[in-house]
Amino acid sequence: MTKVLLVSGFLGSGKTTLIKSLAEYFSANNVKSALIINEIGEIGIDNKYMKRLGYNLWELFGGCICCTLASGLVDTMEQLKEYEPEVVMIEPSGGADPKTTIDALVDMDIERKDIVNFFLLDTTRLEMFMAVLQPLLQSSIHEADVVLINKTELIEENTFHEALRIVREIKPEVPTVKTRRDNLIDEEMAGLVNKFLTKEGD
Ligand SMILES: Nc1nc2c(ncn2[C@@H]2O[C@H](COP(=O)(O)OP(=O)(O)OP(=O)(O)O)[C@@H](O)[C@H]2O)c(=O)[nH]1
Ligand SMILES: [Mg+2]
Repeated sequence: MTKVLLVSGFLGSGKTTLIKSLAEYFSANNVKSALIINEIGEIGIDNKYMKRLGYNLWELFGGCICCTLASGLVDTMEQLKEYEPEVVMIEPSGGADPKTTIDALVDMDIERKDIVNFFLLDTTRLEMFMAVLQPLLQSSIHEADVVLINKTELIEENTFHEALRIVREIKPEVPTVKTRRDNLIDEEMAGLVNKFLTKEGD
């Protein structure tokens, strides 16, 4: 059964950066992965050029297959079936509520236990999130299976604790990981990812 790893988070919170690291990690560990992304420009690939060549899917990051959401989530998941990935990573748009994507996946008969939602919280913008994005922050954290408290090399310890407090207030039981871009897939993250990939059905 294919697992789906959703990487959610507001605009610029580090989703593509994490996905790149995960793709490299999967490739190094012989896990067949695929990636569905909204905007291909940001990962340094000229989508128009690929389209001109007639590709709907293409390989990047050492074997990770990639496609865009241009044709819709259902069609895109369908296209990927042929490739039989162990894990499909999805980066929804930073402005979207991850619940919309999760609901769409569940409608495709993917069980919720086969979906994991990593929510990236950009700690450099906590004040702004609290001031103008409270509802989206609330629902995003509610839907998260893991919250990554990110960009932590840029902040003071008290801001990190403030981030933790915000997360705990919304979803006390959600696992959290302290992350920064230069060390994303450390032992703790690798453990979380592997636990999800090897999780059996009930
Ligand atoms: N300092 C620092 N910068 C980071 C970290 N993670 C990501 N960034 C930077 O933040 C910027 C946005 O990162 P992306 O990975 O493109 O974020 P995104 O969530 O995919 O952005 P959108 O797709 O535009 O919503 C880039 O310049 C990254 O290098 C981090 O842990 N620390
Ligand atoms: Mg991105």
